[in-house]
Amino acid sequence: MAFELPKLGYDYSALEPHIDARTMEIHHTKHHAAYTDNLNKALQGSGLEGKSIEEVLKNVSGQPAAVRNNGGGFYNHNLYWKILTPGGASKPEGELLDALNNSFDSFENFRDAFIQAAMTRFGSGWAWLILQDNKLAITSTPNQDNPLMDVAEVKGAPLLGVDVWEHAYYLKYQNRRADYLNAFWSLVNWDEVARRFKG
Ligand code: MN3
Repeated sequence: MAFELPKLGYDYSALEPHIDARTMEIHHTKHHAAYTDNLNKALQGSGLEGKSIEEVLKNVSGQPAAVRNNGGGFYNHNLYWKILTPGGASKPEGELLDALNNSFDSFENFRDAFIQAAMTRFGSGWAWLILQDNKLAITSTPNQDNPLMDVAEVKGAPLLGVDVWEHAYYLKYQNRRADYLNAFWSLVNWDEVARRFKG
């Protein structure tokens, strides 16, 4: 079974004005599609065909760079589309909110730390909220790496992730990553983050 490019749960224009339709369309039909195709090619003859993407990532250190880069790209974008939603809530509620308050002193501190991690990731990469041994933590990764990979400096289960590659924001925001992150914050699907938190 080859990996397939997922369909989005909303239209390309649904996240306007925060993320524009053209960026969404190119991001999904070009970037994510290419990671998916190239992952399938890279896995041919690797012995990992038929494994889940999580299994592939967990064992990525023994694989060629094409598996690491495209496997990460495939997984990361699957998560990114799911944790975005038109008209996202400004904050989570219930157990997830309590856990964020406990771990970071306040939701506002969590938000600042997450945005800081995304702002300071030099070049292309991702910032993450992860669950690590039942504790919440913030980390970031270069390129298409993620915290599920055995090569990651900080490992855990991704709950929320933001793409800070320029292709995620350049058409609308040019070099203004901070403005994109502010817009991203209006679109977070906290129900999906909470679902991942509960596992
Ligand atoms: Mn991307």
